[in-house]
Amino acid sequence: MSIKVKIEELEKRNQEALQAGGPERIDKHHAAGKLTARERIDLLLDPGTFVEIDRFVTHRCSEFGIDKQKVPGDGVVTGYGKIEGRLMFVFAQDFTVFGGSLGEVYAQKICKIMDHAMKVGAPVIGLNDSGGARIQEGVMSLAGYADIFLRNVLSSGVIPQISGVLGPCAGGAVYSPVMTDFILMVKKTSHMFITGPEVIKAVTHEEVSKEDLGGAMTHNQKSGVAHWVAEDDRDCLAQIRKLMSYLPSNNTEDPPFVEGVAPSKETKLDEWIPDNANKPYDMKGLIELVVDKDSFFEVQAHFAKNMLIGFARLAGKTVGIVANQPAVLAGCLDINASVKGARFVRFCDAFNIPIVTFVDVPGFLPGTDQEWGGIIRHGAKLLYAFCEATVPKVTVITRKAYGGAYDVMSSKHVRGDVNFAYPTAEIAVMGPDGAVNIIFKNQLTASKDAEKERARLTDDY
Ligand code: MCA
Repeated sequence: MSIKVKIEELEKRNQEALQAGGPERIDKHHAAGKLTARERIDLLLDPGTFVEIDRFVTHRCSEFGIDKQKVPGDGVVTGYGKIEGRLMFVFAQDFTVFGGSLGEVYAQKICKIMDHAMKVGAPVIGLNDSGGARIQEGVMSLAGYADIFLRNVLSSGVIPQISGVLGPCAGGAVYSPVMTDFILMVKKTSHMFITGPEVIKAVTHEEVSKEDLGGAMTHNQKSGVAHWVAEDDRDCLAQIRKLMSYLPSNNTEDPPFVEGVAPSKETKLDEWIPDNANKPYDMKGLIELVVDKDSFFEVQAHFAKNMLIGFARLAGKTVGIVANQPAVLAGCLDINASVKGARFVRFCDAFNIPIVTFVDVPGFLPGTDQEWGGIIRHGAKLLYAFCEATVPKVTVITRKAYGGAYDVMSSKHVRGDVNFAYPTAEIAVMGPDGAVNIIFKNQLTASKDAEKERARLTDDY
């Protein structure tokens, strides 16, 4: 057969593959407010840089009549391209083909790009939109998932792994995104749960909508599973592009340098912190006075708000910001804040991102919820992460640094390299009121005017 005929055949197959699940399903997909897998990839990557691989592969299953339904590419688009000129590997699950469900060949396509990414040291970005394991392929689907899970772990800390969830991500499928570094979810159209509302109703008789159970705000606010909320697919993809600008391509490289605008010297830094040590203030505003203009990219803004984390730049260089937020729970550390901070510190440590810690912490949050919820073991995660981190660590105590929380928040004793403190900072084993009640208990009991004596001793402390 002449090469011309072959090329015509190839072109015909290309056109067929680009049809995905067919015009009807694509229309239904668009009507649901979602972009197709290829539309998403085109928005994610620099124009014209996407190189697709395995476009024509089809599944090898013959169960339940599925052998009569062979779609080129088998429901996931995989390949590589560039973001701001840097190589990225990508997969985009295509809900218009078998509901984006994962089968044996589909999983092999994802594993192939994950293996390539590890070989060359480039990030993997996954765009999830799937009904989970392809039921017709049964245990081969489960095997495919596990092959992906293993690679998520082997890649962890070596190359950045980013998950966009732009549709359903149900059942065991959730275990891949959650083992990647960051998850972005789209309002209304994305849902993550192990068991959906129907199963829950059958087992626990609870009635809950998909959105309440596992929607974008649920996982950004309540569960802490997700890191950013997107208004729609475009917003999600734009946020992923922004995130990649802060990250190196792998753990042997430094993050990219991005020319920034230094904050003006005429700042309000001297007035930002109230004279009254118990009055709250917004730490985020203080951070924005210190880092390159508009460079603070907050992570998990809706979860555990008493702890601020996020990327920023100082003189064009990426830093990881970890900060107590005195405007929430007086900046106390609690279970969720500790876990949120710990995972972020460990990510920065893995990817050569220096950590700048702003401290205003009165201690750990008291209460039975915290104690019974395991504040001891969860608080330890933040302490462990700061101790372990070997990237440059700079700490700024803006006001309180009390008790064990002082140690935890990147103090010199856990390898904080440089420790700055405001002239008004208070570094103490505990707050004055608690301390006076304990060490001067007898004196206060014996005093004729305990309140006056207490005030004197507190000021003195
Ligand atoms: C959807 N489809 C599937 C699957 N999900 N095909 C094979 N395997 C699947 N898991 C197909 C449908 O047959 C349909 O095909 C098309 O995708 C669209 O599905 P539809 O239900 O019409 O769409 P929807 O109304 O938008 O609902 C989306 C949905 C629902 C909520 C994801 O499809 C669903 O609940 N799917 C099953 C989710 C699930 O239980 N997953 C766990 C599997 P056509 O277009 O030809 O009509 S077990 C698993 O994943 C792990 C490993 C585990 O252990 O939990």
